[in-house]
Amino acid sequence: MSPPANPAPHAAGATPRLRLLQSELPPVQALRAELAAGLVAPQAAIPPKYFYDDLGSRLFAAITALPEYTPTRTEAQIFARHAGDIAGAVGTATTFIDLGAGDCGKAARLFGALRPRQYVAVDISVDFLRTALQCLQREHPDLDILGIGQDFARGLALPGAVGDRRRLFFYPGSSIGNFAPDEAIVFLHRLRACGGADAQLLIGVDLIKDEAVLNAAYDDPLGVTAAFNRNVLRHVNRVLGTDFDVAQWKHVAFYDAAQTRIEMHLEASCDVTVRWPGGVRRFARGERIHTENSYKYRPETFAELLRAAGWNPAHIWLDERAWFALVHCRG
Ligand code: AVJ
Repeated sequence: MSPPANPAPHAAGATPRLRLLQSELPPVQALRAELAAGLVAPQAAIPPKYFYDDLGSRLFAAITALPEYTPTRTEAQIFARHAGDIAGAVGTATTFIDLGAGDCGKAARLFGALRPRQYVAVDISVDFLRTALQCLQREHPDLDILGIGQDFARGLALPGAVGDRRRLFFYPGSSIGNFAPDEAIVFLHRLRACGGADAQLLIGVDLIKDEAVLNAAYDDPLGVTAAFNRNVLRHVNRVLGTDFDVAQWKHVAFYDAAQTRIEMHLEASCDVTVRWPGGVRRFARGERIHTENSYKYRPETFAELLRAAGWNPAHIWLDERAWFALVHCRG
């Protein structure tokens, strides 16, 4: 049988409305300078955004499926239990701006209740985002979907194609925890400024809880979080041209109660010399590279932080163990 000469008109473009813009991605020179500066610092550090290459995004998705990793599951319970209240507070026909959309699953589960006018998915991992949005557009053929490949940590730049009415910023998953509290205020304040008069924010935050629960969430027995942490070195090898040998680095994660944060590090298991074009760093056995902070909050402290950033927390939903909070704010 020969293929049809004229395929059905809709067959070729299964995702006709989908637009993906790659704006404001920093030039590779800037990324290299940032990475090199972090590696030569007395306390070496790699920014957590480098976790999210294609494999890293998949490993993070696997983390969220671990029984020990409580934030995603607990937040999902809150969404499921309070869906009606959330929809009542937020309303429909919003310009739904998903910050760090990942696989877009969390947002998609709200579409039925929230009926957004436009869905804008922003993520640093462009290839991962493209695949997710192609899938999503097939499931929601009539939804206006816009993808934006952007590192929004230092400020969000929304192109003209983004609707300016009823902007709802969706920042779930406790991603805000990667910022120190003072940086979080700066970030949320900038977000407020790009929202307009009728802006809203729906934000999830992981709460302070039993230390054993927190530690297990970031050092799981399967070693998925360890793989996620160590994979950052492969990403850095590709971007900066370093010669990290992943096998020489151990995953370290612990809760620091004084700073109310999880810290993740990579620890050299032997003396290591790392070289890259234009640089070198020697690490003694036991020396660490700081890869992530994940701040935890008390609900009242987080509400104060939101107010300091110019937002009015109007509703807060908790799970029954008070492990996670979802906060709805108006501008
Ligand atoms: C995506 C920043 C919310 O801090 O819990 C998960 C990243 N790191 N396991 C978090 C992460 C290790 C995650 N955030």
